[in-house]
Amino acid sequence: MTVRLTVGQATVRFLAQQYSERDGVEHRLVAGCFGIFGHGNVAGIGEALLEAELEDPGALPYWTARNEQGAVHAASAYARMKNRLSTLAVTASVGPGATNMVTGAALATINRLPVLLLPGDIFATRVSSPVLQELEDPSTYDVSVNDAFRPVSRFFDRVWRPEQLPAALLAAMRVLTDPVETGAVTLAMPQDVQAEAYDWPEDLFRRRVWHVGRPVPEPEATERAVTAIRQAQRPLVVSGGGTIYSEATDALRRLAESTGVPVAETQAGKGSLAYDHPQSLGAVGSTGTTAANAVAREADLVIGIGTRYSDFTTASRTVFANPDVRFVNLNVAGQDAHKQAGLALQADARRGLEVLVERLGGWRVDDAYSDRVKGLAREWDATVESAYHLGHAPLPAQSEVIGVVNEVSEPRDVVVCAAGSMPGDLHKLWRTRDPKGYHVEYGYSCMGYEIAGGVGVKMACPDREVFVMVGDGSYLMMAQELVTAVQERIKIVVVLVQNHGFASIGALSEELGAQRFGTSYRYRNDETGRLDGPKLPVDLAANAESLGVVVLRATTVDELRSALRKAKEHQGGPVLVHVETDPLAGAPDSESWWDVPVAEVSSLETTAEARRVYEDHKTQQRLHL
Ligand SMILES: Cc1ncc(C[n+]2csc(CCOP(=O)(O)OP(=O)(O)O)c2C)c(N)n1
Ligand SMILES: [Mg+2]
Repeated sequence: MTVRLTVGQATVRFLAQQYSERDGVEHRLVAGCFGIFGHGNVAGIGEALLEAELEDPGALPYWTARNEQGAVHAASAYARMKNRLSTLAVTASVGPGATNMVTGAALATINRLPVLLLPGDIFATRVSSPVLQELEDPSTYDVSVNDAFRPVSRFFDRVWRPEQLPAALLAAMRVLTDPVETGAVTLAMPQDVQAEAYDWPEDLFRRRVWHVGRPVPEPEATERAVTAIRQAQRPLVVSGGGTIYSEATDALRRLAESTGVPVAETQAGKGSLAYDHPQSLGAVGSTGTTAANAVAREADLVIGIGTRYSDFTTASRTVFANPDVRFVNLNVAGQDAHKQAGLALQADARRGLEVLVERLGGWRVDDAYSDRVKGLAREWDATVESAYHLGHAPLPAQSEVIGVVNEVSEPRDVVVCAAGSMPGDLHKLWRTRDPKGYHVEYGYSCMGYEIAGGVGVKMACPDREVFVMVGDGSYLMMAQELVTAVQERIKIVVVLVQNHGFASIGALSEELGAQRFGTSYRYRNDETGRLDGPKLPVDLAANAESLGVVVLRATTVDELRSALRKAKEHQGGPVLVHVETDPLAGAPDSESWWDVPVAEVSSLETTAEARRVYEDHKTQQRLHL
């Protein structure tokens, strides 16, 4: 039996029938589709989505985005909240609509998040060529701008003929649901092929369940890991995003409690252990807590769980400073399990942790170590408490803003951020009480993710309040999904932190001797010819208001608290709370480093001095081999 449909219609019908399953629970694998139409998809995928909406509402709901990049961010955020068991598709036109998604694809792939991208592509028949927005490579006719997706996608295919579609769709679903391979999956769809009809076998459209695996560790590898752990005097767990995606946080807590091993967290892993657990050391690395970094410096064994050991986590390979340090890495991906020349325990985080707890029996760290850990954790908590209540004047410090948002939010609420000075401050200071309560995109740290990501988070978890922390720079990069939130009545609370430029890169620049060059938003000064004139008359609160957003302005910490309480009560769409902060009031120090190379020769004394400090730090860097 066959059914005659266009490629676009077949794609939509297929996607509506895909499910994922883990631990006996099924989820819609592709729960809907974001997009923006142009000539490259309006009559193909677009027509198919319209038919679906009219004939089978709910089969594949469609939402209009304002920027294709924002749509992909929303899909990534959605997938992250769903622990990668469910995601969204994004359809785009040919050309710029398609390439707007490339940044989103890179973000998804780097963060190991499944998203399905369906960019339109140039005519397969090549009759209407060069079509509007076609690249026209003079050396070949089978390249289009969509080839830019190849390095940032975990699976890429171009469906030149209808016959290719079934294999492309099946491979796409396999990659989306594979915890090792997952990332952006791109199926480029030539605009003529999208509209072409074909007789499809009915079987293509049967309900399909993709089982998301929990690979078990190899017994020999478990024994090696257990032996290494039993020999350790000062072990430390570094928990990454994999712990959370695997829903292994209870198993991690059992390991911590049964062995006394303390837990530090990466950005993606923050929330692995509640902030007030006595063995919780919080953030580790360049944006870490003094507690986690002190323990990391002395650790003789690092047990990495679901972490890819980013440069920030290792403080550019300086934080694990014990000359005898060894690594045991529990990770579903071989690439990560083998990092830092570690003993690889390649498995699902939850399965692996359960086996470790069982095999470690009654083994525990000694009391002196565990007392030291608890003392350091308490000290850090006191540091956070004072950073929350600085009383900085005349403008509040960012750490106070973070404190108020934390205080006003409920334990299950979600804080969202991505770039600027806030991710580092949040990593250190946010008191996480729920594994899904902390959503900072720091694999790509992409300015513009915040608001679009917040929309995706709220769509995935409508029962949680979502607090989007966004700097003025990120807001100006991409705020337009606020309109999508207005349109779909998606309630997010956006906390816009106005500090007239790049506080983060400004501080970094100063530290590196580059004198905050080009990092604040100022008028060009007629006298100096430089960007050091007065602040710009930019009113981002008015900007948000003009988009249909409810806006509250706060100038003090107390006003911020009452504005946030009001924002929580509001229903039916986004609220933005505007607050100005002092860009020069930093967060407590991490006592760690980040490798950003400084000019080796310079006529500037500030740079030359920074270079001397840099070279000193470079000597502390070490490869674990
Ligand atoms: C798309 C993108 N471009 C550039 C950067 C580099 N960058 C990181 S933070 C930052 C400034 C962010 O400014 P803002 O949002 O105002 O936050 P603040 O630094 O003031 O806290 C820049 C330019 C980036 N992360 N993403
Ligand atoms: Mg700023």
